[in-house]
Amino acid sequence: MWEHIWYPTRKVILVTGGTGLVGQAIKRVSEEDSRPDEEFIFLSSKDADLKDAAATEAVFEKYKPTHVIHLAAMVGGLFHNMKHNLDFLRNNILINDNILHNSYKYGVKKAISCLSTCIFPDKTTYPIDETMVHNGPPHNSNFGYSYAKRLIDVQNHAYNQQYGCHFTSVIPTNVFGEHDNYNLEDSHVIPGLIHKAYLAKKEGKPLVVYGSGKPLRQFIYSVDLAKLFLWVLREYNEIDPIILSVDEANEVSIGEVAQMVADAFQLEHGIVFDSTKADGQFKKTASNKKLRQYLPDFQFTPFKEAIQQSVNWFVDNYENARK
Ligand code: NAP
Ligand code: GFB
Repeated sequence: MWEHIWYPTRKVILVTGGTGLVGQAIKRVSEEDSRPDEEFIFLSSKDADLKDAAATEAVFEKYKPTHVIHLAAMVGGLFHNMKHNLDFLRNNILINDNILHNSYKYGVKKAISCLSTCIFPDKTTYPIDETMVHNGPPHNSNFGYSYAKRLIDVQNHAYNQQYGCHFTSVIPTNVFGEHDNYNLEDSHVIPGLIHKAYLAKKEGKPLVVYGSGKPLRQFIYSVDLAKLFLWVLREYNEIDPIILSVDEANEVSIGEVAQMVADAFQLEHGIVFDSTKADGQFKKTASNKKLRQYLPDFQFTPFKEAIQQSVNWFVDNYENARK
């Protein structure tokens, strides 16, 4: 409908990692809230292995993006990180350097990278805020991923200082929603619980929750995160990162989340905890004060409702879901 109209400020927005949990949510929200001067391109690893410098340059040469939302990464839950800290470090450093350097070479006006609240120091005061990114070692379970992500903030400031580039980053808490990775070894906790609850329902067994169920987390629904990403693309003009999180009052325990997933599946055989499995970081309570200063009235989807929608999506898409 818009293609015949020329917009001087037309944005060509390259979304790396466009086929993942967050990428698919941005696709959905950018279609629901489309703007005439915005054209989105959603990349998958099939378009290019972004660890490869030449393949990454070829993508920039092909699409000549004016803006970049950089999501592509080696991503996984606690147990995947604990087994592959080196791969998380090396793969993410390679991907990030290729994206940011080509964003500079192709004159990208704004690049937004995605960090994570797990990168903050493990020994810290709470709530965590954006000024604490580099204040001491991260939790040992995910140091590879964490240092690679921290380096993005360093790279953003270096490109700004040396070339005046406008590269920034967002720091979401744990994300969940449709199109997640449900692999029982590699996944995050919510898709892992959803997959296990699906099997428990089928087999008439209890839902097995790894660890004690006591650790605390803030979870953001992928669709809410996607709406905030579009706001950052259109309105946020700092180089410094911004935490994208629900309020501290919405922090929940793993045990409470597991009960919500069990209820969403109407499981009849309850929940059991496997304390032989690690708990990981006890908590990473994040302040969204900076976000609330910009968007005091932003409405997050009620957690229970978002869990139910995520469960329904998995049940409806079980055959094709990433497992
Ligand atoms: P995801 O579902 O695992 O998706 C990862 C995406 O990256 C996929 O599109 C994948 O492409 C692409 N990708 C991976 N390796 C690649 C490579 N070598 N070359 C090109 N593309 C590659 O991840 P997500 O959960 O959406 O995460 C998106 C971003 O949010 C990441 O930067 C992650 O660190 C960050 N984050 C996630 C969470 C969370 O809880 N999930 C929390 C905080 C921050 P294919 O589909 O082709 O494999
Ligand atoms: O999402 P998750 O794997 O990672 O959550 P983190 C781990 C917590 O959930 C631990 C418990 O306390 C686990 O004991 N848990 C219970 C489970 N059942 C399960 C299950 O079936 N699967 C999983 N995975 N956990 C990650 C970082 O930390 O946070 C990543 O390692 C990334 O790098 C991600 O940043 C957002 O929240 O502990």
